[in-house]
Amino acid sequence: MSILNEIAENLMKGKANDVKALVEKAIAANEKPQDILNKGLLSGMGIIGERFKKNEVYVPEVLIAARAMKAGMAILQPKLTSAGVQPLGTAVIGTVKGDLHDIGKNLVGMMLEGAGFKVVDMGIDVDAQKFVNGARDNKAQVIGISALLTTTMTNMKAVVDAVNASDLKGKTKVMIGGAPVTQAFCDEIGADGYAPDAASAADLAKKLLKK
Ligand code: B1M
Repeated sequence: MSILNEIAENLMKGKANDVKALVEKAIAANEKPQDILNKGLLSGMGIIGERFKKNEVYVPEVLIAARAMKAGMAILQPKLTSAGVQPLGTAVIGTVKGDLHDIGKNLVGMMLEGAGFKVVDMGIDVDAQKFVNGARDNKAQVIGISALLTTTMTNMKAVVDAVNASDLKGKTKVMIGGAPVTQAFCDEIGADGYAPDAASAADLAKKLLKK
């Protein structure tokens, strides 16, 4: 098995220390940083995402795989930076105003990172203006909002409206998700996209970049 496949395999098993050691070994063996990222770390995370979508693995497996990815990224990031490798795009994420749930939002962040995005996490209870400012400050192409309560999902419309009333209109896309959120609600508030789970959110963000 190639060292890049070994990285992907160990990431999927959540073996953070092994992933770290393998990334170090791959760098020492002069593998290109971009290949270590794409064919090793992101490839493993992508497979975990697909399995998560099909309910073949669950939240704990995704969390430990993401932890292994972070361990590998900590070693690889300086090499990527010096090689001039750019992230796919930037996503500003957060849980909507009034809402304190963050487990799903964190998973979305991990999947976005696993797909090659730079992720700026604004946290929980984030109001519309903070999303807009965060997206502007970080030149984000995508805003990702999570809501877990029927009483807070309605605050997502304020974010869509604030983006449309700002200089970000047409430039920064808004995607939404969370247990009570549906495609019909997305259409109703005029958001750019809805994803039912974290892996689909990463796919959607990639699609929105192209729009
Ligand atoms: Co809360 N809570 N909670 N809670 N809580 C729910 C959501 C609830 C369904 C429980 C119930 O009554 N059965 C209910 C909501 C009812 C409703 O509105 N329909 C509820 C309630 C009522 C409340 C309080 C009001 C309780 C109270 O105080 N009376 C209160 C509200 C506080 C507030 O937010 N203002 C409250 C508080 C809490 C805790 C703080 C105790 C804790 C949160 C801890 C934390 O997040 N750090 C908590 C928890 C843990 C839950 C449950 C048990 C689990 C939520 C969760 O993390 N799921 C939940 C009941 C349940 O779901 N069984 C419940 C796992 C997570 C991975 O799933 O977040 O759906 P989820 O994310 C998924 C997808 O939705 C999607 O991807 C993820 C996975 O792939 N997704 C996105 C999420 N965001 C996305 C964004 C995207 C795309 C996809 O694009 C940007």
